[in-house]
Parts: sequence; C-alpha cells; structure tokens
Amino acid sequence: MHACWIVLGFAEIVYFCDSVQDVLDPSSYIEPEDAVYWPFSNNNEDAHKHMNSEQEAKLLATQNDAPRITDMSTSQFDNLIRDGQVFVVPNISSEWEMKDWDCNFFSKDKEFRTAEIQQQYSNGADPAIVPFESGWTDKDIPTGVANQEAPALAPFYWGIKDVQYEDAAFHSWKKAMLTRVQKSFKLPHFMAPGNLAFMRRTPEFWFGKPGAGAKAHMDTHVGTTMSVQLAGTKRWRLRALDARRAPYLAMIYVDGDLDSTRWEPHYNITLSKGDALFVPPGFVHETLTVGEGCASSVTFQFGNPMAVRYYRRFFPRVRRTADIHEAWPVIQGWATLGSDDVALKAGLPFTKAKSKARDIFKVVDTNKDGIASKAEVSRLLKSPDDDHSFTWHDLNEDGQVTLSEFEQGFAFWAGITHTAVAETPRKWRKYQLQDMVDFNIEDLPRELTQKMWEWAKRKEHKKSEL
Ligand SMILES: O=C(O)CCC(=O)C(=O)O
Repeated sequence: MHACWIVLGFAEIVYFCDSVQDVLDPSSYIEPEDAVYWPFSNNNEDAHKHMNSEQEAKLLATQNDAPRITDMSTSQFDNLIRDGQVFVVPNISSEWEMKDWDCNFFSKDKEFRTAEIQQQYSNGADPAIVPFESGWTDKDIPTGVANQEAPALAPFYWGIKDVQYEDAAFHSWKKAMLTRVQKSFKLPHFMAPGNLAFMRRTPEFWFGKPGAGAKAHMDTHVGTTMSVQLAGTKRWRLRALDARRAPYLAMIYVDGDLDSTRWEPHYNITLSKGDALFVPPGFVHETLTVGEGCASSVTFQFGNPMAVRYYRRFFPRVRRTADIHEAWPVIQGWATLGSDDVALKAGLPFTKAKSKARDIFKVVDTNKDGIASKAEVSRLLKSPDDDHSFTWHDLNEDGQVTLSEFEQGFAFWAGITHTAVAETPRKWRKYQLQDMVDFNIEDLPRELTQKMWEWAKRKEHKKSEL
C-alpha cells in the first residue's frame, strides 16, 4: 500500500491507497478555503450582523491584522513566501540610510527636491505632476470614491525605478538618484542574496497626507511585494483574488472599481515606521494614511522565492483571472519544465496530460531512479538557482519529485489551462494564448473588454446556478 500525500493550506492530509490517486484532477480539486488558508481573524459574518456602521468600522479597524514576525529565519521566510502568506516584519529599516526619509526630507534634500512626483488615483482630473519642493502636501485632490472606508485624497508616487528604461517619465529624474536609493537600503538578513539585484531594480516611493491613499486595485506583478513604512502611519486593506467559475479575459479588479460596491477586505493592517509588509501577487490592496503626519514608504518586488505553492493551490482562480495574467506563462514554464512545445500553451485534458508528463519525466530523470531530484530539474532548466519548477511539483515537500507527483503537477496545470481556453468563446481564444509577446490583454479596447466581462459574469452566474 502506498501513502499518498496532498497538502492543503498548512494541513497535510495523508491518504492510504493501493494505487496513486489523482489528487490534482481538476474535476474534483477544491481550492483551500480563504479564511483557513490565510488566518485572518474577522471572518465570521454573524459578528457583524447586529452592529451599526460605526461599530463595524471600529471592529474592522482593529481586527484582521497580519502576523508580525520579529525573529525571522530564512527558511521560515521562504516558506511563507512560497505559500503566499501575508505578514509584517517590524523594524526592518533600522540600519538603512533611508530609514528617516520622510516627506520633509524629500522636499529639502539637495539632490531629490527637484525630482517630480505624480499624483495617482485623482478623480478623473489630469494627475498633478510637481517637484518634491513644491509644497505638494498643501494640496487636497479628491479621489472621488463614495465609499467612506476608502481613501478620499489622492497620494503621490515617485517611480524612480523607471529611470533605468529609455521611456522614463520625467527629465527631472536622474540615474544618480536611483543609484543613491539603491545604496540606501540593505537586503534583510533572511532574504536570499539574489533578491538584492531584484530590489535594486524595483524601488518606488509613495507619499500621502492623512486621508490619502491608493484606491483598491490589483497589480500585475508576478513576484511578491515588500512595502516598508519610512515615516507616518498607513493602513493597508487586502483581499485575495476571488474564486472563479468562468475564464475572465477582462480585468476584474480595476483601480477603484471595487469602491462602487462595498468590498470585504481579508486583512486590515496598520504599518508604523520601520514595518515591512509582504503582499503576495494577485492581492487586491488599498492604502490610507492615518494619524497625524505625512506618510512615506518604499516598495520593492522580489522573486526568490516565488509564491509557487500559492499559485498551485489557487491555480483554478489564477488561470481564470486576467488581472494576474502575467503569471500564466511563468507558471506554464514551471509546470512543463520549460517545454518549448507551443501546442502545450492551450493545455491538455487531464488524462492525456498525464501521459505527456510521463514522456517529460523520462527526460528529466536522467539516472532512471523514478525520482526527479532538484539537481536533475535544475540541469534540465539550465538554472541552478531556480527551484520554482521543483516547488510546483514537490507536492508533499519532501525534497524529491516522484513520477506520480510530476504527473499530477503537470496534468493539473494542463487540465485547468485546457478548460479555461476551451470555455472561452472561439473568437477570443487567441487572447488566452498570445498574451505578452506582441500585445498585452490589458491593452484591448474598452468595448471589447466590456463584452468579455459581461460574458464571463453571465457564464459564472449560470454555473453557480447548477
Ligand atoms: O504604498 C501605497 O500607498 C500604495 C502602494 C500600491 O498601491 C502599489 O504599490 O501598487
């Protein structure tokens, strides 16, 4: 008798069976429950039933915090990131040169004060673009959101990372500014060294007076985001992407759209100076400066490790949510071990895919012992430091990938992809397959995306009635 393992959330469930079961057959696979997987505390709707809106606002402001972890080890960190968990590491910037870079610093600093910053999330108006030294904190530009919980004022953004590229937005940004930013933070001791280069490429700053913040939205970043509070106090509200029953090719979580209805954040986290918040990809987020002073913060992305286990466990919704579509080809690379077979792009039915998996496994298992080791996978991918593919397939996390794990990991990806593509109306299927080469789903005309959105909504509704 074999022991068959599946890992659900943090709970490992062991099945004993005579033959290996299809634990990742898309037709029977159930994604983990959000409230179990992400242990946010305030998930009991009954607790809200008898409250007035003021009481409820108070409750929401104090609950749903994320774990705050002070003695972080590398292995704990890597596991949290691979699982796509939300957490805070306090006091991360105490040894950084930028630790006291508050709004006042930027407006006075000899080098930075002339750099332009851009207003974000303003209410339809052309966003203001002003230098740091302009006294921008005196200006109140409304975001126009009706939702009382949402930020009423527009924040400012300094995307200094873009100075690396030809089309950098402003002449007032200098490469020397980015170099200084790059020298003014340190890689946290628990993060893999390879992340430093990643973080040096991605710094951006956000500023807001009390009441200002980013409207609820989802970014297309494929890696995890780290936001470090340099000054002031900021509230973050977060929600994981929702489960989906239909393939969406139109963005669901467009800037501020969620504010037209009431949305239920999973997390409500307040950051003070020195706190670092880690946000998995595919999370809706909204920010709000609270308290007295102007808030400044710096944000980075990194890719080592990637949130691979989160992507796998929630792949049915990830593959049906266009907002996170940049992850689709990346995940394909992990699941197929970088196969360049173009036909695979559209996935395969689960059973057919298991047989294809056996062919690929023969290539990776060079010593023919029935196990794909980390070294064998790395050799095939020609990438010694990349363990993302291995993590996708190592279902029981024992450090080796058996043939049956590989079959499941591969056929799960292929089966879900196949269904998402097959369920898409024929005339739009190309958008499932061509993305990110010459065109990006996000750039499709608004009328078309509106049709796609309405179609997906109807399809989802019909399925939920079955
Ligand atoms: O830090 C903030 O206030 C906003 C950050 C944000 O929305 C983003 O990085 O996408």
